[in-house]
Amino acid sequence: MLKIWGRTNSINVQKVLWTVEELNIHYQRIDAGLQIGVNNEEWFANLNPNRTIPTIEDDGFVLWESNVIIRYLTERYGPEEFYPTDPQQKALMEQWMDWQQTTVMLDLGPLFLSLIRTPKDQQDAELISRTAENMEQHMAILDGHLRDKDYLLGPKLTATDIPVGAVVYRWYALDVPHPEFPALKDWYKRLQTSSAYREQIMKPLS
Ligand SMILES: N[C@@H](CCC(=O)N[C@@H](CS)C(=O)NCC(=O)O)C(=O)O
Repeated sequence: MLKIWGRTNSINVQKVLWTVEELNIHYQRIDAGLQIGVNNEEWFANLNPNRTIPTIEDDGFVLWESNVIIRYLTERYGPEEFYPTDPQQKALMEQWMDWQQTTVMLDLGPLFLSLIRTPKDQQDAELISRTAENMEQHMAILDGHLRDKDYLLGPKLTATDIPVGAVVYRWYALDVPHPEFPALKDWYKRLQTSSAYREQIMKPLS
């Protein structure tokens, strides 16, 4: 059975849990990370030398990097329409997934850590306002893209929506200004029709 190591308050783990729940894949989750430990044990480094979560093992096959895990699981177990095979559609999926990790998280990561995991008297106001402003620009890009679409690649939910949908929940849940982005909000409401999204992503931030 598929094993997933990771704590449920990690956005990168949540994305993988949304995927497996959305696709009805049987799995076992093993709690790991931060104060829980496990990823600091010696044997874990054999699975993932970065000692990060999520890490998965699927019939002896070990994989880390959350967005790659999502692509692997959807390609292996998902219905065809969930993982595009057309080269251009596939490239667009990868574009949005890489954008989530390499652009949006550069701002959302520090903003989340500052507001949720840093005592108020130690918070850096300049960092918070700079990353919150950058997040507005990222969300504006999404809003523009979604104006003529129900989901990121078109009429249906695909693997593409998972990493990006996870950051959008965090942004709405953080106590920062949220300018009106009608298309983004409609898509966010559409995502909430998935019970897997509500249960795995829309958790209190901690
Ligand atoms: N790019 C990696 C990042 C993995 C990562 O940094 N995970 C964090 C949690 S979100 C982690 O392992 N933190 C250490 C810990 O929880 O002990 C991915 O997307 O999987």
